[in-house]
Amino acid sequence: MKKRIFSGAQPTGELHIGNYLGALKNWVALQHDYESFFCIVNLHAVTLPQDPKVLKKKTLDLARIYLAAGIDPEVSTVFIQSDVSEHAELAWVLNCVSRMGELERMTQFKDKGRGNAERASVGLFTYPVLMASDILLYQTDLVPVGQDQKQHLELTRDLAERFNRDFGDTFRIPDPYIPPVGAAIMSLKEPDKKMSKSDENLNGSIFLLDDPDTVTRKIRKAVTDSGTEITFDESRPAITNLLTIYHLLTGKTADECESHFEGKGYGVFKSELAEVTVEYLRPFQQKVKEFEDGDLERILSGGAEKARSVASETLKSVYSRMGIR
Ligand code: ATP
Ligand code: LTN
Repeated sequence: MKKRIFSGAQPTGELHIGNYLGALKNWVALQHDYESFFCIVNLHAVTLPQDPKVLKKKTLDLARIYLAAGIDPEVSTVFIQSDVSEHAELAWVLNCVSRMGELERMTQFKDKGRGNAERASVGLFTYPVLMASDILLYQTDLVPVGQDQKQHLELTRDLAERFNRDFGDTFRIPDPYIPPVGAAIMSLKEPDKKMSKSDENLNGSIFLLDDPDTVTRKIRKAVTDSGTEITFDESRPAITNLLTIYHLLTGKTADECESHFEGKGYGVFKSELAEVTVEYLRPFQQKVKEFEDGDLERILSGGAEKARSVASETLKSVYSRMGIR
């Protein structure tokens, strides 16, 4: 029996190259070795205010992006979170297993709630519990995510262990899969902050659907460090970040990247990086346009059916162990 992976992304904003290199690219690579579930987490999206029409469109757009990036629906299960009501049901149960104190320690709540708990939604507070439910419903072995999700994975493991201890062995304990390189792609404008969809400064992120001129302009205007060397060096985060993107998109080794740019200036480096990025995104952007709404609906409803058959088994055993029915 193959081991299982589960992961997801929110249908909010535009997916950027950080989401791709930190998560999506690894999903594509891992899908053949694992039984894979890839979810569009629209219930997570409404933890912050969303325009209903936009959310609906973005949900299908994200499915297109998964497929264009190389998720094969014949191999992997692709579905929308809200189509499988077990996610919300298990989240309720796990809310009753979670402690206020442990959720208060989640850094994402502090970041996304902008430190104003009084105004943030209760959904945003309990967001990590819904995420734990996503993962635990599928008896997941491995969760491929970026660095920013590590704390949520630790919570997921704690909740599963607590439940198993209190009610009997029910959930498999999942491990995070955080790639050794690319788990935290930084903003092109503020290299001490991660590249983020919700960043107001659009120039800090390369979006997967940015046109060639926009990609080139953003890279040309990316901040650099003092000095001239193009090497991986923690004390020079801006160049290291750009070189990391180059490294991952070209597949060249780190040493090859450094020697390739030895003696060359930032100008040459940036124009090569821009070219590599534009060429990498070109076939992907072409593919995104190819999926018809009808095909998508068929894939998503098949995915939901498959997901439900697994999720309902887990929820049934959770309820029965708790004496719920
Ligand atoms: P953002 O953080 O960009 O506002 P988000 O919190 O809405 O996005 P998702 O779109 O749900 O996040 O994230 C999808 C995946 O992308 C997650 O596994 C996340 O860890 C990963 N990810 C997000 N930003 C980065 C980044 N800058 N570098 C690497 N991986 C990232
Ligand atoms: N919180 C994640 C998205 C997410 C997720 C999940 C990732 C929701 N449920 C389950 C992995 C597994 C984020 O990236 N913002």
